[in-house]
Amino acid sequence: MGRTFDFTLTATDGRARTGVIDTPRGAIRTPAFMPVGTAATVKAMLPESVAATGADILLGNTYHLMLRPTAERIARLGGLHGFMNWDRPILTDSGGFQVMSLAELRKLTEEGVTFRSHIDGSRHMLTPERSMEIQRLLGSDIVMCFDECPALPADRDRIADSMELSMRWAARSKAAFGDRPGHALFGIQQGGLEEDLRKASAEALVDIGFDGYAVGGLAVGEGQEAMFACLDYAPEQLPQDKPRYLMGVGKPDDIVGAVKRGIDMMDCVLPSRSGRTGQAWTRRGQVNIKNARHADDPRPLDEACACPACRSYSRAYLHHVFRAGEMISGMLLTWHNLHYYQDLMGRMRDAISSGEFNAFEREFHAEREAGDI
Ligand code: PRF
Ligand code: ZN
Repeated sequence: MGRTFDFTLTATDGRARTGVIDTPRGAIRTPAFMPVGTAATVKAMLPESVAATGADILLGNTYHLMLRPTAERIARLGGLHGFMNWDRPILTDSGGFQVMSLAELRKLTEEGVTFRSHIDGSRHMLTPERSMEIQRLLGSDIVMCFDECPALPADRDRIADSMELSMRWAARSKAAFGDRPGHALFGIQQGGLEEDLRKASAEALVDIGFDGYAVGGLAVGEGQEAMFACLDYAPEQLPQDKPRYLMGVGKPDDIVGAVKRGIDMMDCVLPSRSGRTGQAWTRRGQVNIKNARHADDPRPLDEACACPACRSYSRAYLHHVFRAGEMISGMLLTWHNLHYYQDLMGRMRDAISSGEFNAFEREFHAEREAGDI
């Protein structure tokens, strides 16, 4: 196993980029979509099936795993990769964002955040140092800085204070992470929708020095137009020669717009979560398999899709098993959605390599506008 972690850009087209992140656990082709494996599983999928959809890397969560089964237990059992039977790279989020959205009785101080577990009410504290320790115990390949992400809209003073706190936490995260060859630490840019605060955040992070840089604090209620307006400048404020990761995004059109603006990595629960609620994503947009119009339809979800759900099952069957609450429903739709997302990433990588991203984007929107047949 090699010990290096590095990023090579192989082509650009406008601001869109394609390349590869080399890690000791294998290569990550970019732009990359990371399926979410919050609780040491991508829900409803075997790890080998996730790999078969084309995923090079998964996302795991500090917050959930520290509460159950605990990072110490996973470390005793040999680390997250062996525990969940996924030997490719894993990126872990640092916990602060999930504490703010899930935990109870949160208290934020300079030191970190104390909270009660949403599972059993037990008391915990997360600090930059503890988050780095947990992500080390898990054996994460790409570790995220501990940050704070304010909900939008928020006033400028609140966003500035929060960004500055996140930058002090980024320095503490880097010191606590130490020197770990083959493992990467990513900084997280904050600053809301304020261009100058985003710039100050980028400069603070570059001064500290990271292996990659995330754009945090977006997709928190501002809407696509405002997010794209921010992505018109935010990625360019970050180093050209390091991966740029947009956290928690998004719908297929969000992803295409983010890649167009210079983003290399993304994660989102959408393909897996919506698979379990009967929503499918196809080239022709969103399909709701619960809808009665599918009940007698012998055709596959998507004629053009090579996934097991589309190769071997009809819309009528998918509709039936969803209505009947059968487990195979979530399994098949999640597989299809993850396959669709990975196929989309592959088409974007190819389009960037051949300098045809604009044509790709036009076709992407035209197919969606044609609608489901
Ligand atoms: N910070 C962290 N995780 C995140 C975010 C963030 O800002 C977001 C925002 N979309 C999603 N996940 N640490
Ligand atoms: Zn399919």
